[in-house]
Amino acid sequence: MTDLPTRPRLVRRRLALATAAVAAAGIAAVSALVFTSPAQAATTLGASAAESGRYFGAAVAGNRLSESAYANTLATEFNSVVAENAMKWDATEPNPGQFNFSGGDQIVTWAQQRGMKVRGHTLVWHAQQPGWVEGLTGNNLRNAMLNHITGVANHYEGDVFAWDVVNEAFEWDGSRRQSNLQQQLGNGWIEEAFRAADAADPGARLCYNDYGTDGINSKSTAIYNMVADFKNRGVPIDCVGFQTHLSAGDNLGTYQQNLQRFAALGVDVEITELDVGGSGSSQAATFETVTNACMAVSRCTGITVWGVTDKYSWRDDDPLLFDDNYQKKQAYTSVLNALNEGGGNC
Ligand code: 9MR
Repeated sequence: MTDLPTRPRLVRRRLALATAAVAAAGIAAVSALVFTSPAQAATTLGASAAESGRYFGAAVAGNRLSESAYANTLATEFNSVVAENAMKWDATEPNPGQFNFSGGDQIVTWAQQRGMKVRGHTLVWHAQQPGWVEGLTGNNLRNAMLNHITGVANHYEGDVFAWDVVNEAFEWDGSRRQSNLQQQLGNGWIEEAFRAADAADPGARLCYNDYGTDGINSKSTAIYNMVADFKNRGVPIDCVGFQTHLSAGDNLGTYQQNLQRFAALGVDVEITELDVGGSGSSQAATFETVTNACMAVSRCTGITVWGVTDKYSWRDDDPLLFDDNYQKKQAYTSVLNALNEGGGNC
């Protein structure tokens, strides 16, 4: 991705740079820069994010795509989708070794027909496992996990640009969540999952994804240490997803700094499930802070909000950018402006 969006304020900075370069490079060399016309501010979230090489996506429920306002809003405003539930283990492998990709395929096809990108969520998670997995022990669970990763990642190879390989494996205090995976397979299970995903789809970016990592805290530091260890030992990991489920006014004092320290490890960072409970200017301000943070970190490759409209959010505190009637909220405007302004620090 590029860090050189062509917005008016950046063009001004380019002109200043161009002026300084005149002596060294000569007038002919800079004339192309001087006559670069400023781009218009983009008018949709996806187009605005794309100006800096980023994506702006939404979580999607396939059964809503037949509602025209839902489909139109999604297609107009966003340039990336993620299946809210359709690619999870319970949906894709309801019986051992019997895969069902119908729900995920519907979303992938719909998105591809409209030129939109697709994130993959999620290969392994302690929640939404099919019943048959819950009772497995030892190598039976290990083989089930590896076979699941291989089957799903193979099927969507070339369709998804990034996978949440492992979701929510840490507790608030930084310890490992005592899931069936952790208890049966021990600490190595996350590494095993990433290696299997890499083997199945070497082209997709492989992410670890979690919530409660909205700043420098015990949980984000534990994940940071895991990622550093993976990078040191050559375990394949490309990105970290920050879910970012928030309430208006939450303290985000170290949010950007936290993204930056992960980026400094050599992984991309992505805002993967953004929503902010609340309303009005305080909700808008919190959305703006998160957007500015992503725009300020060059390895922050995109933002996904966890739904299109408040009408269908998993939360009941109206946390999204479009209201029940698909009207743009104040939060929408704050995000669009932040995308267009490029983080407010340039
Ligand atoms: O939004 C999803 C909701 O429809 C499901 O019922 C729920 C099941 O646990 O999962 C929700 O999505 C979650 C996501 O997959 C992982 N991070 C937290 C999200 C909200 O719970």
